[in-house]
Amino acid sequence: MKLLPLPTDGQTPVRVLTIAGTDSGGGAGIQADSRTMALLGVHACVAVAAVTVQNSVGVSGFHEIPAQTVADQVRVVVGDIGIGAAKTGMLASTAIIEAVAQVCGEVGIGRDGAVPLVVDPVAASMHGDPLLHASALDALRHTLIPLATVVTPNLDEVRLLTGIEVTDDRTARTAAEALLALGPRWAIVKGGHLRSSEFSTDILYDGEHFHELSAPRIRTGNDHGGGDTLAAATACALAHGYQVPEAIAFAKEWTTRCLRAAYDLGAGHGPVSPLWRLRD
Ligand code: PXL
Repeated sequence: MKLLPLPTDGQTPVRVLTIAGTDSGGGAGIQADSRTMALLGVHACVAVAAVTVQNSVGVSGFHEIPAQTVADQVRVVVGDIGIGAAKTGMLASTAIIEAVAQVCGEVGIGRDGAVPLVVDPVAASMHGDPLLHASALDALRHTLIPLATVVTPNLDEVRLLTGIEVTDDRTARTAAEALLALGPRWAIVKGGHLRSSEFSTDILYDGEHFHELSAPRIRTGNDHGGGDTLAAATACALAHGYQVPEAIAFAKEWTTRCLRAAYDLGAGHGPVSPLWRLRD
């Protein structure tokens, strides 16, 4: 696949900020984001929103970082280092979501600012363990998603956000319209969890055109961190100046490749892996 240009020795790389939760098992969240960013040649800045207690079997708890501290991490990074794009993942609570939305507006991250924002509306782990208080869905819908350059829910998150159960292409398009009505510039409905087809097909919508993106379905139980990897690679491509459809297409190819390289870890689900890149 065609990858992003790498920095030369001593050259400051493109920077991307992830605002998300950590995964002690190293599979998803900030660990997946930073791994993909590094292996795409991007410098990862991180604003930690929550610390999960997690292994390959599940999430047994999480600790939220104070909302002000989350926002301050964003503020100091943007003010000094400067970023080409930002990405949100697990934000846990209404207070954190509102603080992140506010600081993004303040520093020019999001659809009306100069810095593109990928909002991955993380609600639960693949094991079904909650990563977001149910009461925080409204804050996601009404404060953060309206700022998104692109919002990237999986099918469970689509149902929580819009009430629509996606079962086929028609319901995926209806769901993309409902997501777009929340105010993001683009919405994607990821078909990866629709296990019925030989292809994983995503629907991308900007209010005018539906774009369909297909990749061969990789059948593996080791897909922990797949959504994070897609959103992180999208943010990296946007930081390199890609338009949204090209950035998503790039990220989908990257994620498919990382699914092929996914490995067993512990007794549960292993992570998708960008480590194949080191062999190039
Ligand atoms: O893959 C979604 C996700 C995001 N962030 C954190 C997670 C998970 C899934 O488990 O733990 C911290």
